[in-house]
Amino acid sequence: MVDQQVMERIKNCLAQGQRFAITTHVNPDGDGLGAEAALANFLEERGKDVYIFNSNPVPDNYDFLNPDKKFLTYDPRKHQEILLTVDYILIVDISDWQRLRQVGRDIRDISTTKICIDHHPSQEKVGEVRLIDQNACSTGEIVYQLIEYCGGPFNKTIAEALYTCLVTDTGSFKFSNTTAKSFEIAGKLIEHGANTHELYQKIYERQSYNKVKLFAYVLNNLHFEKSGRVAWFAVTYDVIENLGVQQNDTEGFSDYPRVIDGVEVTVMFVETEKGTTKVSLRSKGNVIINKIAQEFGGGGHPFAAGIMLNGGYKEYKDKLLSEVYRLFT
Ligand SMILES: [Mn+2]
Repeated sequence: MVDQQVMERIKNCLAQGQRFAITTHVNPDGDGLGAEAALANFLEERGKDVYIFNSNPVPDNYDFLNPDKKFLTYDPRKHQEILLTVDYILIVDISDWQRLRQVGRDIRDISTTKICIDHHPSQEKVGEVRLIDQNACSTGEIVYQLIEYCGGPFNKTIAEALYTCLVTDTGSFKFSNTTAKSFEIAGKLIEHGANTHELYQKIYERQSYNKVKLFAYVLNNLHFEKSGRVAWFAVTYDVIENLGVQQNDTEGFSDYPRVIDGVEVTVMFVETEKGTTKVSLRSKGNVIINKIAQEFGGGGHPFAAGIMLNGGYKEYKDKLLSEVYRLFT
């Protein structure tokens, strides 16, 4: 349940403020971007000035959330002055200063009230006002309730942005975080104009051929351990370069090996151009994997977690996988 007192406080902030900045985590996903787009539209409809500053550009398949190019890739030389002079800063889909990158470093110690809206479990306290619901399937689910609490109105733009949050963070309403409430809110969003079929095509049916080739590579390079209960794979930076794809083209791949009968946990290693390695851990729902992520400096949900490691995947592979194998001994 979202806290009514906190909602009241945020409602007042949104009404009183005139200039707002919104941000989300590095490598933003459909939930982070959709929550930003919905809040931006809601505030602009009320005559407010809104700036969206993210660490990365909007991936192509989410460009429908960004028709008037409001999403800016944060550059302190150009944007810091604006960021430091807005009335409120909204931080969505993240409770981790580190994953806010430069935006986080620039706002962490300033006196501007920061409002965090999130559904991730976290030890960190990000923002002075925190609307956190770990039972929400997505940040979009919380933003829906906030906008409803503020009296709306909803329009097609907000409905489609929030539906994007729900559909992407629940794996199209397949994952264990999907609840009756997720469907109830999805239903309301359809009533408010979300075209589910069009959104599905926009989000999922616009993949590049090279991304599909990368997926074929992944399927051909799966490793199985613990009698097939653990599936892992690695995408080195060489592979990414050779196929001419982007690191974020691996989005969603970590979920896929769970379709294989018997697989309980999947581990995906992706090397980045900066020499770091992104690890994604996914569980079918019988074993909790975010504790392993935390041990290695990452975090996330019980059945979907991630880590960013300094160095190539080979440096960490054995150590990390042996922790995963221990779940099955
Ligand atoms: Mn999310």
